[in-house]
Amino acid sequence: MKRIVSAVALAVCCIGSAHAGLLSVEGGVTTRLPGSHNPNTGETRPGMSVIQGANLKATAAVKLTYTYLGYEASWRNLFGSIGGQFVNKSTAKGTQITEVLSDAGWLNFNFRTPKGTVKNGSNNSAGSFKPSFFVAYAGQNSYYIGLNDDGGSIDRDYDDMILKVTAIAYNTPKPPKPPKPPKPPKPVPAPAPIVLLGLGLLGLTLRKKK
Ligand SMILES: [Ca+2]
Ligand SMILES: [Ca+2]
Ligand SMILES: [Ca+2]
Repeated sequence: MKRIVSAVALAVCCIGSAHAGLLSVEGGVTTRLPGSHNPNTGETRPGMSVIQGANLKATAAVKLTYTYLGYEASWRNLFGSIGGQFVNKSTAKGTQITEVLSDAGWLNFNFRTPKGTVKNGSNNSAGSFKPSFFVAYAGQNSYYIGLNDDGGSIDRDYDDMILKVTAIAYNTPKPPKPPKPPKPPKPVPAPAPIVLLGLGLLGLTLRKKK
């Protein structure tokens, strides 16, 4: 019995911590991408496990790289973050945006579609008839992000713009050390009193001899 409990505890431990790292996924509903998911990149595919309506948070200061992957959409959609933007119909696959998040917190990005804007940290659920995005594990400290723009038809194919974000630890540069103050000059040793006394006596002696 003890062994079974330990095995269960181990399984729970590893499922829970498997994707823990510099980025954490908050909220959302785990589901699989539908057959209509067909972006022009091939990196995300139907049947892939994703978390719809999730948000991404940094657990520490990070340097982020967003890489544009592709789309399948009739609408023109934009992705924006602190460091720049991607446009689904004109950005070349592989284009990157890099930026620093100097503290833990929500990743600062959003998607703009003709139907509205959806911002990370306040993602919409798949059933809200509003633009929303999924988050899916893409490797250590790396996630796919896929937009559903809720365009002409409510298809929920989540391929209207696909990108990937990867985080690496960012150490705040240390301020330069202030210059050392100059060393005070060494004091000149005063003549020893005994030497002075000796010289004084010598002077007296010489004077008497004259
Ligand atoms: Ca599609
Ligand atoms: Ca589409
Ligand atoms: Ca769609």
